[in-house]
Amino acid sequence: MHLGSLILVASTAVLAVAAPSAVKKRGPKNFEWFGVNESGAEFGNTAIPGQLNKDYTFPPTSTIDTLVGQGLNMFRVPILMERIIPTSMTGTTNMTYQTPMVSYINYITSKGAYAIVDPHNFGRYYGNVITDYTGFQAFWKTLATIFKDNANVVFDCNNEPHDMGSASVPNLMQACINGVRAAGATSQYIFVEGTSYSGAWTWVSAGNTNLANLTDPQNKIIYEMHQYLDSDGSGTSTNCVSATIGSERLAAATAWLKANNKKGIIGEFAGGANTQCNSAVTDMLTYMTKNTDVWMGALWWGGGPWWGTYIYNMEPPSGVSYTSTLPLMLAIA
Ligand SMILES: *[C@@H]1O[C@H](CO)[C@@H](O)[C@H](O)[C@H]1NC(C)=O
Ligand SMILES: *[C@@H]1O[C@H](CO)[C@@H](O)[C@H](O)[C@H]1NC(C)=O
Ligand SMILES: CC(=O)N[C@H]1CO[C@H](CO)[C@@H](O)[C@@H]1O
Repeated sequence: MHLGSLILVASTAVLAVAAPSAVKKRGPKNFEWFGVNESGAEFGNTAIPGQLNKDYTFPPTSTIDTLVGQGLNMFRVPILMERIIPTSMTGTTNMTYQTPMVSYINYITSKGAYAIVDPHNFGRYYGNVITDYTGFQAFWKTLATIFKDNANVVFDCNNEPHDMGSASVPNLMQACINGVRAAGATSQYIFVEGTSYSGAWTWVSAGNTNLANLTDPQNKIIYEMHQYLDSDGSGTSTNCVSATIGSERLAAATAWLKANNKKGIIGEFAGGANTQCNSAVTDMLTYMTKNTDVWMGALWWGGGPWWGTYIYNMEPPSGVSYTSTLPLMLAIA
């Protein structure tokens, strides 16, 4: 624990008695944001709408308490578009899903952390690539209205668009931005993603450079990229290519962010629980902390109660990444 945290903890103890609302978040020391994806509400995607706590779940709030206590301050919450707004993108929300979703998101923000609402839809609705941008804008207006007064909510336009051509993605992301702002949600950050699964290593080569022209009247767009460290970058292996693969894979995207005066976040990353990956994760995060003029932070994939023996399981108390990788990351982040 660094000195700043110690002082903050001490003053928090005093403040807690007199004025709980004045308690400050601890948060990461080098990044603006550091956190974890909290999975569950997007599970069971072959069962639509599916049943709460059978096909899908909202993760336990105790995990948020534990991780906030360790200095994490951002949690990405994957949801499904078809569950929150089921009939059509211009339709209304379903309370069976909305009620536990809102209470989970509000719990996270009540702890002083940021909660990312992440439609985990790969640029698709009911399996079809979204081309109805007016409908998508309406979807976002409806969803953002729910959280329009909560400044600690972040809107993540859509998870990992892919195989839809880079030319269409700016339309999709701009429709999201327009929908969010039309809802009167003006204080929140908006995370935009690119094609090719929003990979940082392919950001420039896949043509996501055309996202530089997105506009936001509030000027709070953050470019969310994903970066796994295995050979094909898919996040399916415990092996990392080399100890320096992370910084190598981020180099071109970092240069693009700088050249275009943009801010980015690694919204998903992971490596296996082994020596080579520990070095690779250390290298990538260290590189990012040297470039905090453009990198706001990073989010591990993944937490949540249903991962079991998953190779990147960040769920306390015994997830393999929680026990072996989080401690070294906390020293850097
Ligand atoms: C909401 O979704 C549930 C299933 O999750 C369904 O049983 C219910 O009929 C839906 N409500 C409305 C108003 O469509
Ligand atoms: C952004 O827009 C300008 C003017 O409309 C255009 O000249 C430029 O090529 C665009 N850049 C990208 C990356 O699409
Ligand atoms: C890289 C990775 O592990 N991706 C997984 C993310 O979670 C979804 C379910 O939420 C899986 O289907 C992906 O394989």
